[in-house]
Amino acid sequence: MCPVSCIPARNRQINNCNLAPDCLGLVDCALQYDGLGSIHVGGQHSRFLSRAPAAAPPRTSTLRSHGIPMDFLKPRYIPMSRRRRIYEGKAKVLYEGPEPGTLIQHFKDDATAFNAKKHQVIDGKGVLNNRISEYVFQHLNDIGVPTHFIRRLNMREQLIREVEIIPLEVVVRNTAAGSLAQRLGIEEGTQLPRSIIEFYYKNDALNDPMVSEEHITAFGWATPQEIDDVMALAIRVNDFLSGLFLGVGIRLVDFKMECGRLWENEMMRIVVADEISPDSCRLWDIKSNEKLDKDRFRRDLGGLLEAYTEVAKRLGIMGENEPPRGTGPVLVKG
Ligand code: AIR
Ligand code: ASP
Repeated sequence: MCPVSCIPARNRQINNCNLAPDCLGLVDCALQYDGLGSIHVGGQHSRFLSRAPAAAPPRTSTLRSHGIPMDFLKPRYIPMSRRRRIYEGKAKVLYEGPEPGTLIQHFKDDATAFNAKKHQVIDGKGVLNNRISEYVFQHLNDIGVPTHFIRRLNMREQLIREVEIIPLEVVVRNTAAGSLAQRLGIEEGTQLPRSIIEFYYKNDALNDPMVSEEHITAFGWATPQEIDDVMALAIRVNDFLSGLFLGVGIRLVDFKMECGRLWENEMMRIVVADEISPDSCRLWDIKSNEKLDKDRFRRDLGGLLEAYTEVAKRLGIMGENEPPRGTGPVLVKG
């Protein structure tokens, strides 16, 4: 079966390939299907859900394990070594989830910068990012901003909905810093006249180049309607995050987010995906301008773990004495 048969017909117009007869849509011809239901886009990765899943399996089967009827829909704990790994990125791993349509997002301790030319393992970073990202995504869900997040499972992992990642990094900037400051010769720390949204094509081989809406629609990475949805989400996330951090004495300079298509039967909506953490935001102390984000690693400032811990503490996530280091999977009850 065509691996992209889940894409609705309307998206077909944005591409130019020939399709298998049963295929309702497709993505760029450069896609590679790995036979596991996963599509790799220029080194990146998307998962596709079946458009028309077979009839739901019976809730219980006549099969018995030790005399107990087996309930196939009940989530089970699967040891990490036995989980099917779907995708491994620079800072996270995605595993198959306990139920169809779910994945487990595992936060690693790896820090990378400049397209992974710089790499270091920072013990405990994954634990902090898991907690901070959980906090942000849970609050986004609570205020009605749709995300892929379901719940945190343990120190390093969260249960998420499986989405088809749109191959764009969406950057929102409030203050000039980083590549914008360099590119346009604006002094770092200059307040921008208004928030600016930029798009970068997620492609390591090309170094995530900045792209315009023209490129996005011409090459079929997203439709005009999807771009509108992504921008509306980005503005809401920026408003929420700016207020959240301002409340704890932190300036949100800029951040990067990713979006995915979430399929519910025949319906699709765009949701916030990936992570939002000090790895993907620039966070400066409001008074001292001290950097509390991944620039500590990028710019060899040291003290990354302390900075991330400070963010977590200010948000009230980590207790004063709670160590950031995870000892292994600990299931959260309830
Ligand atoms: N970002 C971009 N690619 C990966 C990440 N994490 C984030 C940075 C920064 C924002 O996007 O962490 O918050 C803008 O980055 P830059 O380098 O374009 O100035
Ligand atoms: N994480 C990306 C990389 O490895 C970009 C960055 O955060 O600087 O290059």
